[in-house]
Amino acid sequence: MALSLYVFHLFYKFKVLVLVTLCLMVLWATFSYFVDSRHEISKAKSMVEDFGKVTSLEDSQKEEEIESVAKVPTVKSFQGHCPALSPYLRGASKLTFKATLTLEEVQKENPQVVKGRYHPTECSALQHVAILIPHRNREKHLLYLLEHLHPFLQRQQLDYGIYVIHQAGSTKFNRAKLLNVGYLEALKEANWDCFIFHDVDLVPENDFNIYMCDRQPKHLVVGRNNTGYRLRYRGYFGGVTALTRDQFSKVNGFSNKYWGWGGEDDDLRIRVEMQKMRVVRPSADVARYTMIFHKRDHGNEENGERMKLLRQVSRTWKTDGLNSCSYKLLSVEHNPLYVNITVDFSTQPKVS
Ligand code: UDH
Ligand code: MN
Repeated sequence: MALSLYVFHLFYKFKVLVLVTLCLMVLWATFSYFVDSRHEISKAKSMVEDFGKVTSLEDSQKEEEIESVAKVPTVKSFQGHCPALSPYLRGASKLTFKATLTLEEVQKENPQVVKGRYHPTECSALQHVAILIPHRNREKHLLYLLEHLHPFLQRQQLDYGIYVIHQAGSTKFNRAKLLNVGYLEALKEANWDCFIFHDVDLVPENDFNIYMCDRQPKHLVVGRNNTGYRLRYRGYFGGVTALTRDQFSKVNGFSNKYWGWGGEDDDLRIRVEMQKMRVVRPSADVARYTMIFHKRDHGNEENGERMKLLRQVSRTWKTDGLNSCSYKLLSVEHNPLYVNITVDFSTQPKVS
């Protein structure tokens, strides 16, 4: 009798153990389901953060849309955006410059470019990029740059516009002021996210050198053929740079006071560093350029004042820049391959 009672008790205990184990298993399964879906949501959220590079209001609205959909673990909402890396990139290419090339030929090659602008039709571009080119008396260089840049930017699936800012007359050349004008005028016609400040004679050799802006101001010319593809000096920030609309406005743009060659790019770097931003560069194997050979231009002699100006940046940047850039706008022409903005600085004081 005592034995059978003992066996019954043991059996009862076993049943309870099985029941408890089953309950625990059900609880665990429910718990891990929720943890998994939370993980999915956080994964989707981090993908959304990748789009954070795009800084326009329009795009932050897009982000909000994505974010609200991201609560349900689905990737459907990302359809439509171009991929982070375009499938059309080719890598390094050997550049050639045909002596007899004409603007008509380049136009024929780029029927999709209208009034200097292009956007991909297969997806919506990650950034809206304005390319600003300071210019005077370098028509042949401009032709070669347009020939190479249009297909290059299209392969990068960018929504872009090319602006050439032409300094009229024979006053000393002022590269920095022309670029300020380009920024101000380009924003009058579109809500650009990103600005590429681009010398007319530098042609990119590798389309993995992406013409988009980063979280920090970006310097795109690590090497060029005429410097043995080495950075000219530590801190060099000239030739081709990429700043978002906000990064450029935060530093009050370029100084307007650099007449003639040199210094304005170092001045911009100082402004950037003063705002606790840091210059970033793509890797040396892709940030390569060919500079079309040229001699020093008349009207762009070395600026003897540049060292003095560079010592004053911390005192002058707030009042010398975008907010003090006055100019006489002579014309804005919408050519097929670029917008041509012509300005006159001749009434400007040379040193102020
Ligand atoms: N630029 C013009 N027209 C000019 C002067 C300058 O369009 O008359 C523009 C153009 O976009 C050019 C940029 O300003 O790419 C910078 O000027 P730069 O090309 O003259 O400067 P870089 O540092 O040359 O390339 C300096 C003089 C080279 C002397 C060579 C002697 N070995
Ligand atoms: Mn040059």
